[in-house]
Amino acid sequence: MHRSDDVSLAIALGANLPHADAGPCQTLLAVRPLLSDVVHDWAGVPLRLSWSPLFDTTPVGGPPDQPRYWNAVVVVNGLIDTPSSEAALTLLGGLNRLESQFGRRRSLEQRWGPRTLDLDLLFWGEHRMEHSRLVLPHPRLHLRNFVLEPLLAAMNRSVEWID
Ligand code: A4P
Ligand code: MG
Repeated sequence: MHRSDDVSLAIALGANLPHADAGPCQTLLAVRPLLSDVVHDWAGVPLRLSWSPLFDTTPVGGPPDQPRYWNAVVVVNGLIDTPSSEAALTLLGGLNRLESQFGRRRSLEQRWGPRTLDLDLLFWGEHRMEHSRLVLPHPRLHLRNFVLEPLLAAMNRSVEWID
């Protein structure tokens, strides 16, 4: 039987600037266990996290000379709470703290400009919200190959079959 009883949540990771002598690819590897902790602490239940590989991607938008990006997506399964805007904002707060930990300084950036770490919440089941700090599903998800390709890879890894 295909497991379809739980609601998936997905987070996109992106980076194209070094931080603390580590390149953006190393940042995405280093943040994985920390992001896993943030999501587990937030959910408070055992979860299955499916990580895409890291993708080396051409910059989309922003300044013409910005460095190439590394991108990835993690799909989270096993959540039992009904999605809510309040809980989604709490998780976004955790993602923003991780971005700061990896040197992200939003006030100094231009739109779609280079960054040490970007963590975007892509969707949480079919929950829809339009808050000044969080729009779900992410409004540009369907336009971004640097998100769609890793999302597909992570979703393929998350498919489980139970006898
Ligand atoms: N915000 C609203 N909704 C969300 C959400 N679902 N997840 C708010 C996360 N944040 C959300 O975000 C700007 C504001 O959106 C914040 O106040 C947040 O509370 P940001 O992360 O500071 O800015 P951003 O990342 O520049 O904007 P955005 O709209 O997330 O753009 P993208 O799509 O992430 O574009 N090219 C490649 N190859 N790879 C990339 O990763 N990234 C960008 C940024 C441009 N080009 C890229 C890449
Ligand atoms: Mg972002």
